[in-house]
Amino acid sequence: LYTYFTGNPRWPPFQSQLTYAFTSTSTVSISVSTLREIFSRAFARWADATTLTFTEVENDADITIGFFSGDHGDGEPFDGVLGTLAHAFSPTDGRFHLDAAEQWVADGDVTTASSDAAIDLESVAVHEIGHLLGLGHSSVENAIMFPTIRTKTKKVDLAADDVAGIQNLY
Ligand code: TQI
Ligand code: ZN
Repeated sequence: LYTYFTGNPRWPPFQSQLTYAFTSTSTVSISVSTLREIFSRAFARWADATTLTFTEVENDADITIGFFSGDHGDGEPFDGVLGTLAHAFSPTDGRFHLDAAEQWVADGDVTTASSDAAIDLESVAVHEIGHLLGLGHSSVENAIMFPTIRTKTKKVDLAADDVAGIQNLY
């Protein structure tokens, strides 16, 4: 079953048209155009299940997405390859940070990646957007919000549990 953060924080009803921006992408070897496509697809999965909309903007975004290495000033330093891959804050903070040290797979088939530590970027994005919107972890193994993901695996489709969780919140 799905969970929420303590106090069930969510984006308020008058703020259903959410915006996002990329703030720190130079530390990763993925082009901004590829990042745009991946995050657009990841947000669309949640938009399809709700009345929320997500639009990329340049400034004053509700959600900010950036890649960082090690200590990046929020008290939750990244740890290099594997371990923590990314973290996102609960509503309405909007910060979404990804560990620049991961072997992110943004193009092509992650299941055939040469590195055993390859991580599918879109899969992690879909999970972290769930947190940004107010979902905690789920006990349902096929849910996007289940708290583990395998390397070299693509998991991007919302499960019935994710849909029930987000629809009960919004
Ligand atoms: N990052 C953790 C996560 O997103 C950070 C975290 C731990 C967290 N507890 C939390 C975030 C509670 C919000 C609320 O779960 S992670 C996965 C998963 C991570 C893990 O790097 O370990 C994914 C990032 F669920 F698959 F294990 C993405 Cl998909
Ligand atoms: Zn999580």
